[in-house]
Amino acid sequence: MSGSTHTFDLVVAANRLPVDRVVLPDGGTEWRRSPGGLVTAMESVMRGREGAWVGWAGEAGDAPEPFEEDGMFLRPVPLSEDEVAYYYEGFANDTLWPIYHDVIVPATFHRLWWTAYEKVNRRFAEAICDVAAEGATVWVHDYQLQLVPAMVREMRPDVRIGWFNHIPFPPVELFAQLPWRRRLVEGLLGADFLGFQRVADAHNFLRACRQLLGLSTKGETVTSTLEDGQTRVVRASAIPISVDFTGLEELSRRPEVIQRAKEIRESLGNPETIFLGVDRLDYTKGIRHRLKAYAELLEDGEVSPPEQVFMQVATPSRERVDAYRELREEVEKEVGRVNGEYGDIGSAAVHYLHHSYPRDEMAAMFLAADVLLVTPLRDGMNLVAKEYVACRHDGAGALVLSEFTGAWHELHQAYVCNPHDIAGLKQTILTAMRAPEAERRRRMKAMRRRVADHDVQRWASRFLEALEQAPAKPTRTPREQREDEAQAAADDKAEQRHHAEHAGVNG
Ligand code: GDG
Repeated sequence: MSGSTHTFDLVVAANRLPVDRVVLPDGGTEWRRSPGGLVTAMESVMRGREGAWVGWAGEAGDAPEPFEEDGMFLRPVPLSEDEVAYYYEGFANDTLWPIYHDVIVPATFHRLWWTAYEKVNRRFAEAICDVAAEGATVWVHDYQLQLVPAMVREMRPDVRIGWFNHIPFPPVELFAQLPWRRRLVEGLLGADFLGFQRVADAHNFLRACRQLLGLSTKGETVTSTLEDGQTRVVRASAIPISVDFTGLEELSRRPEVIQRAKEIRESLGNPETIFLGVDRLDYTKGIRHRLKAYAELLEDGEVSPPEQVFMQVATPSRERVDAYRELREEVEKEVGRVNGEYGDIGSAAVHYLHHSYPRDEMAAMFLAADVLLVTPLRDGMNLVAKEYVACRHDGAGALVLSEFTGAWHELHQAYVCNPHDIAGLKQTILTAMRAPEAERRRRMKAMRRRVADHDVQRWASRFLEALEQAPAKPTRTPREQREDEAQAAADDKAEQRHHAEHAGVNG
């Protein structure tokens, strides 16, 4: 059944392995753990278990031999140059990504890309089967690998398969545009349990099953009939991802990080207010809307350097995809215009940083920032918002948060905004900036409690428990069901309040 001598009880599969190859000064190379939240989360799950991770090592061509790193067995999957272009940059990031993010930019459809997607998904499935022990738990991640569950199921009916979607699942009206929509749903239905960021994402998936495949759904479950006449029940629920609250709080309490936050403030001229944005340079993140609102506030004279400064970290991302190249050009042009108009010698209005920073530097930036601006047009969760909250051990700081993020469904005490409504966004930015200290602290305290209680370790264990119980038993304890219902009611109330508050601005 297995070609590998090493097999494991837990197999995680994601597009990327949790390590990057780094070139050392002497020309040698070594593997370093990548900084992402997913790696941290999975580390806690894999610790003490026999775990393997299947993924691409990040360079086109032959894959390195499997190796061990930090107690994890890593099984690289090779991708050729063409596969990187067709499967990853093409189908995953230029077809699926736009469709799953409300078609903010138009999606591109190429049959050649689909063929590569299928082929690469099969290679991942084979690699998983190769390292999975009899009866293993297989946890597949994200939109790049939606065909993998059914492919693994076909080869290895003995294993238990879960899939988690880090990005939104689109409304059926948008999903239906995909020429391969049926194949994608069938691919996912190979899993026992499907996890989503928001309840709405799970509902969108269930609706796609009903409307596009004519399957019957009941509550959180969908039933499909297999070729041999047997039925399979698959559960789809919301299990929102989170951050390593304790780790981030610990990091941001370190004296050198606190000192660095002070230095950042000083080097910006000790402004009254530092606004901060931290995003991958992606059109879903609403960076252009944020800049437009900020530029208008400068024009209105509501903010001005050096009293107020805006620092935007835009981490380089997907630079070979056209829409990302265009976004970068537009953002950089606008930053140049704004600084030309409103900046002065030694006093920029917007500090734009197109780099990636180490974790401790990010924590220092979070500590230095008075207001974090998180304004995506659509975002599965947005970990940056939760990381900011986790780092504010001093109880200060304010969060402006788009209602189109998954995070908004948990962080109702943020200053909520609709980034499409520029007038409303400007008002929200000013409200956050001018709010009395006591109000900001009260809001931050409530958000910190939420993130501390629902951290990434809890997310991972909730997912694995749900997978363990699927499909026979309910995924929620009665207490969790009550919590979910209360959460849904609070969501509705907060949303109603938000709409009522903003009715005066633009209806
Ligand atoms: C996808 C979904 C969902 C960014 N710049 C640097 C850096 N980062 C880190 C952040 C954060 C992560 O990258 C970005 O996570 P986000 O959640 O904000 O956004 P996506 O990359 O789009 O992630 C998203 C997420 O998956 C998880 O499910 O929340 O909705 O789109 O952790 O801090 N980290 C460091 N230097 C940087 O310059 N060290």
